[in-house]
Amino acid sequence: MIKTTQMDHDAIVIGAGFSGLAILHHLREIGLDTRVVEATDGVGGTWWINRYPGVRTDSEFHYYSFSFSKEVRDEWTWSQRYPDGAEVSDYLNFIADRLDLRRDIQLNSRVETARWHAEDALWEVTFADGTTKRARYLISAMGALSQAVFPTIDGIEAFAGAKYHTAAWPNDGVDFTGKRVGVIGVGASGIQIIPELAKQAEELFVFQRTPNYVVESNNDKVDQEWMQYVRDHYDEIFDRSALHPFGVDMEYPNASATEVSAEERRQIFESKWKEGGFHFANECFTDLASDAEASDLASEFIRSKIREIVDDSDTAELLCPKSYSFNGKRVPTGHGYYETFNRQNVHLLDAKSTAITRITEAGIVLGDTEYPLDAIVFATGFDAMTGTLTNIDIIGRDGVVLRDKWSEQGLRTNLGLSVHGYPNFLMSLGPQTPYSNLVVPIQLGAQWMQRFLKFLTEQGIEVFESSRTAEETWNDETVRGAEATVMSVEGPKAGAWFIGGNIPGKSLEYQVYLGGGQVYQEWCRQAEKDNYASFLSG
Ligand code: N01
Repeated sequence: MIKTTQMDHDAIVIGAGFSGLAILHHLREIGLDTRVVEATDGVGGTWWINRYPGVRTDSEFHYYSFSFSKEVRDEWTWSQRYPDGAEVSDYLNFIADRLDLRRDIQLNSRVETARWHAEDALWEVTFADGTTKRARYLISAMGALSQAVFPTIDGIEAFAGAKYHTAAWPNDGVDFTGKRVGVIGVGASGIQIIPELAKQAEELFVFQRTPNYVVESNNDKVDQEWMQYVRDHYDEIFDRSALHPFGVDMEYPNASATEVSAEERRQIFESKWKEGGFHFANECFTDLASDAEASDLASEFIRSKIREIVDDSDTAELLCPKSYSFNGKRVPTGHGYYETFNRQNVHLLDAKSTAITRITEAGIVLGDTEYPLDAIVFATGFDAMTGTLTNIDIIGRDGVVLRDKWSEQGLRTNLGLSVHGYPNFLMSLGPQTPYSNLVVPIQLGAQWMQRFLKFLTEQGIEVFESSRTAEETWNDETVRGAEATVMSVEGPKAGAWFIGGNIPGKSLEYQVYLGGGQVYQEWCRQAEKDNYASFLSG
């Protein structure tokens, strides 16, 4: 028994998405009284709040699923190779029901402050309504990309029409029929919403600053036979995904893009382009993420596809990324994205050479030209990885708020799981965890936490804290992992979120671990073999 009379629970987990559900299930299995507190009014995290038209996974269903529950595996049926957001949200709600998780999930509970009380060895969490809860462990399951950001554009408040952010979409949807709509942002969210808005809006104006290398997905229906095959092989699929650098169940290429003939290269690019999605990024060649020349070759191939698909040559040129190369920022997957620009009602505007100068009551002003609009959709992304953690006051052992520690000392974590100065605090998908299909590090992270907290209970250890040395070691490895990729050079050019480049004023540090998911898991296993020494030496 861990809980003392001063505590409401053994563990408080913030967030009821993929991470929160997995952690609740796994901590219950070891008998910890765990309470999930969720800011919104529903279960599903990312998939509950990002309900914009077109939202869907860019990972295929079979490796975008938990493998740990036989009941869920046997009873849940996926219908699409790339499930849409509603289907993923249904899946997570099915998990919450089937594993009887809801009785320990508290909705509409936004955490404002979490304070470590050393004398009682507990965390006290204060909610927006002023109520508090106390627990021995505090676990962040707030997601890697949950803190939505609006750009700082003069006059944004003056706009008289409707404003939406893709990550705060109205529950009942929005009808854009007959409207003049502007979209700011062409990252993964913009790329998904633009084709859907184009089908509804009378006129769609896309304000593009940095174009992306979009790989088409080629979605399919999942038939019964496919679903049964996946059901019968969930463990193998998960294990193969866990061994893959990007957490996907895909083939490994065996040649460098620079070693094969031009004709062979074109054939391989073509065949993987047809297969769609991340198959292009992962299966063509060994070095599209690690070698500048290989990345340039993939860039040129995608530019050739854009020129092939898009009828108007000026529009095609504007859609072609030229200021950074493929894999320089997170590759988005598309569903008819480039074709959308062949529609007469879609207008691509260059917000790079002529910046958006302001927003007025009537619309968006690009340079000196005002585009009158009925609605503006902000697909402007997130303060990734750290944003949710720095948005609340997490006050550690010395009274230091986590955001101040990171801004003064630099972004430091022990394996993205724990932070020196913040005892008994764990993070799922914390900063410096792998950049991959996130279901893999979420499930493996929840299972690692289960074993770690069981170990502490069995050893009678009340308080754990990572050492500063462990943080420096992991930071060195994070930098090493990133510097072995093209992202280290191309990411800053592209303003990529994984180096914090999308947030004005955010210091440029690697927000994610780019050394490969399987390498990261090896580090976690090693920490375990060492009896968690680096987590107990703070
Ligand atoms: O955000 P982003 P996102 N004027 O930061 C533009 C995941 N995700 O929400 O590049 C004009 O990528 C900005 O322009 P620029 C996925 O990991 C997954 O799209 O800074 N433009 C950029 O185009 C993804 O990587 C799925 O020049 C401005 C856009 O806004 C991550 O979330 C779906 C601007 C922001 O793009 C983030 O994607 C969706 C300004 N003042 C998201 N300010 C799946 O498929 C910003 N922009 C599972």
